[in-house]
Amino acid sequence: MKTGLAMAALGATSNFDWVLPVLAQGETVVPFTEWPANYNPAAAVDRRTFDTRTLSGPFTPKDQFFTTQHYGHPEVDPAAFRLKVGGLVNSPLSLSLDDLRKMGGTELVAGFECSGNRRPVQGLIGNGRWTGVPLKTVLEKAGLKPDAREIVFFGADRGKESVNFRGTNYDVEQQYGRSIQRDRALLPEPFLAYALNGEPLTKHQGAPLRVIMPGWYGAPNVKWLAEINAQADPYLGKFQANWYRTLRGEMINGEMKWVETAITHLQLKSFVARVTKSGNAHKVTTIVLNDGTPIKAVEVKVDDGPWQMATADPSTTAKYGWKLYNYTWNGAAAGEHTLVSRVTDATGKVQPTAEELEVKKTFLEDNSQHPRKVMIG
Ligand SMILES: Nc1nc2c(c(=O)[nH]1)N[C@H]1C(S)=C(S)[C@@H](COP(=O)(O)O)O[C@H]1N2
Ligand SMILES: [Mo]
Repeated sequence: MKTGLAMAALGATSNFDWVLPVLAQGETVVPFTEWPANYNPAAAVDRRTFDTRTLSGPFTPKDQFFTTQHYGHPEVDPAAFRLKVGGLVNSPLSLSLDDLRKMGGTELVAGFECSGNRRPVQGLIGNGRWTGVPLKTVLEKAGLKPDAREIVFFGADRGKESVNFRGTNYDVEQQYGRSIQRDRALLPEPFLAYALNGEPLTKHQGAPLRVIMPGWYGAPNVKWLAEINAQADPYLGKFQANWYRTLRGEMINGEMKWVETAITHLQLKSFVARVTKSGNAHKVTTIVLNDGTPIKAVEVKVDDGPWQMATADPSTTAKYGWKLYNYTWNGAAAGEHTLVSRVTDATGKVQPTAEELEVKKTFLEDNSQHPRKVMIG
């Protein structure tokens, strides 16, 4: 019975049994009225969004973790897999999964969203417990030459791209590629993961090996990692130099300048992910993501009421993981209401409103406060 109620509330169909949230006795999920009527979290085999209304724990289960990429899911045989490490290194490497496991076994909790994640669904988001090897360990084994200033990651996935130069299109095949600078690559954080939540990576999440840049957006987390190349010059592949850009107004020396910036660290963000009803009380759960700076406060506002403090969920304290904050809303009247959250970090930075974010022209990196419409029955 409880199951039937929850399914109705979620608009889920029976082939998505796994999306059922963990509900206490008598607890029901409150519908979001702004939700698209035809929403299907697994619309295509290589496109999946996380239905945040089903949020039931600190980590996103492997079959609910979002998936998005440019060239579909390549099939990589884990037994034949070798990670190539080359370019400006003293000893080029060819590492099997076993070689990596022998170097690794470290765990990292990291959550991320796609830089295109936005309202109303906000489902291009996930939080995982990753197992793998710090990138630094692999780079130190290969030995970077002094002029290796740029570390490039290539995925096994390839596609035809049309590169336009002054009116002429050049059609070339290329791999998904992303890069980071040497100094950053040698920090303790960048990570090569072969497991998610204690199990080998699934094809959706980049099996057998992927990059995780803790505290960054999804784009640099190269899946199906095939090669690492150390080079002297900046890497200017499409997905590095072009595709993941934000056009934003910035005050520089007292003047507003319109600049294109790269998608790197996560912008401070929170949103209402799930609301449940239990008796007269409603539990409003928000997801918070940022670059790892400690969080000072998360507040929730109901309609035109005052901002109210939400409470940190003690199961989500990892520096680079997402944080869940809960607010108990008492005495909600029947009808439609607006719930919005805002997060403030320890440096005093506050999540912007949509109006405050108008200096950002392009749609990536939308971390604005999201007024969420809900229906109280
Ligand atoms: N090889 C490869 N890695 C990739 C991509 C891709 O197209 N190819 N897309 C990136 C983008 S834009 C995002 S948001 C994340 C999504 O990771 P996920 O599918 O594990 O959630 O993968 C990143 N890594
Ligand atoms: Mo993305």
